Amino acid sequence: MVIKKVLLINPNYQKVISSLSQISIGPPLGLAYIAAVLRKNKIEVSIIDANAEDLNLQKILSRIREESPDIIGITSVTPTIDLCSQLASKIKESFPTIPIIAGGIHPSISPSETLKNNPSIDFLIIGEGEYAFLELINNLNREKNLRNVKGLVWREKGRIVINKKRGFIEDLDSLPLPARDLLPNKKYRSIEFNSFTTIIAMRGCPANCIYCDVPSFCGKKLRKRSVDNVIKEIEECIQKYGIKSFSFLDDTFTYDKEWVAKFCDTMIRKNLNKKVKWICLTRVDNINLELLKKMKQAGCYKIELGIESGSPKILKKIGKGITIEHIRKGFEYAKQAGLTTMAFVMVGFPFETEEDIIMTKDLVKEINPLFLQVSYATPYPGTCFYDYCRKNNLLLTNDFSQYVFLNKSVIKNENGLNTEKIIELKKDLERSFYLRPGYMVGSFFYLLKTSESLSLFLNRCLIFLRKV
Ligand code: B12
Ligand code: SF4
Repeated sequence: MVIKKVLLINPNYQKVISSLSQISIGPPLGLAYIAAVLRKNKIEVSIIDANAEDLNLQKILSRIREESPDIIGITSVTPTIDLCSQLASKIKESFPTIPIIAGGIHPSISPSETLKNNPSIDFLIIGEGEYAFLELINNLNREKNLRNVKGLVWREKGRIVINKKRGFIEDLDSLPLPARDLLPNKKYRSIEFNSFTTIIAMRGCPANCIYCDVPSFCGKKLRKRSVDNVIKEIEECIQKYGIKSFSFLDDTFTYDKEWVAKFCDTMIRKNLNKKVKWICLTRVDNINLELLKKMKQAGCYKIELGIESGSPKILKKIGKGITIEHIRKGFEYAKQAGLTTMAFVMVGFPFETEEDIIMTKDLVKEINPLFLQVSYATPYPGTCFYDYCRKNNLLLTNDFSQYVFLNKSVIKNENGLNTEKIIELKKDLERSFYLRPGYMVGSFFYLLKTSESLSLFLNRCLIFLRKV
């Protein structure tokens, strides 16, 4: 079988992860990177972003018929693995001869289980998919060569074979820019932008937060693209797609301060700071006032900071490596630099007490970010947190579609707090934050001033009201 055409699918997870996808729908960047590499190697590719286009199964199947691919790839994270499997089996029913490949963080972390539970998935790729997918396509006809495709998981005479590990892509600049021309760019929106895209400047994270899959999945070494390469992507987005708002997905955007300073200088020198707005996510212990001021000057308007807990005991237990002082200082600097702030916190760790959650509640009111996201501590497979919960019999369910950190608490508490109590404490934390008169007035005017359209403003108000 000669592979001439590849189809990549981002399943429609809007219903599974409803509260999140109503706020923000971003491009499946991983698929766009894979597509770019395949295309560079003369393979025709298309992407169905069923999530952004809100396509049901029938529509996906009819699009597959139109595209008539020789092979199909589906992406998945933990809460969407069932969705991925269901989609694969429906595709197999209608197109039994098309090989189906799964990839993404969940198949990478639980490869044998994923293949074992899903006979419709023919192959699976662990880790970064760009070159592994290409090699698979080039060797699909020669079964004995499949053994040499690093990162591939497959069935040989019914037996699951896990090939040798593939190393991380060290030179990220060698990758072509993500194939955004294959994506429905107009469909992407976030809480702040009617139209936006995401960019990833680095892969990997050296930190040790117990609840996070990134270090094991993307590696502990930070692999950076060059500033010029990132600027080229921003320029392409402006010129080719008219995109003017960007969200950096990097987990710790400011990890390398020199890199960020150079990036900001280039944005200013090229006048891009007058043309675009961007936001980023980082750690409170990785910023300083001077850098934040430069970022503001370079077009950054919002910074998102993970604080996770107001309890020093919990911060220590989850390996976050930050202190309450870091948190206070981080927010102080961000505000002094004139940046809008967002804080991420979690509730419901097994070792948390009511007092710990109250400390978080008090701290968020004290640091007073403009936006707050409270999620349930969720143990994703592949993390130490998951292993801890499994070992101590704390998992309330093994149904991964429930592992949606904004919607559900899926673990038992070791200090006698039942699920209802955790939900109540989360709600109380949110209400006591949002329902402060000064905060409400301030955020109303902020939303009015910064919304790109009336519909975005109303949508944002709705999200706000839903939270309380
Ligand atoms: C941006 C982001 C989001 C965005 C956008 C997601 C999107 N589809 O665009 C939003 C905010 C919507 C989001 C939502 C959620 N996210 Co998120 N997210 C991320 C983040 C920060 C970056 C993802 C990214 O684009 N990476 C860059 C690209 C290049 O990598 P990639 O997507 O992984 O793709 C590569 C490989 O995975 C592989 N690959 C991927 N798909 C396929 C398919 C095939 C066929 C092949 C061969 C290979 C392959 O090849 C790609 C190229 O190398 C990651 C952290 C991280 N650093 O990865 C968390 C992360 C993926 N998210 C996570 C979680 C938990 C969620 C939510 C479930 C949260 C929730 N509400 O409960 C939802 C799930 C929604 C979903 N289906 O994605 C976890 C996943 C943990 C897990 N085991 O599932 C991560 C790892 C963060 C963490 N702290 O642990 N997320
Ligand atoms: S939560 Fe952020 S800082 Fe911690 S390990 Fe994950 S990516 Fe790194």
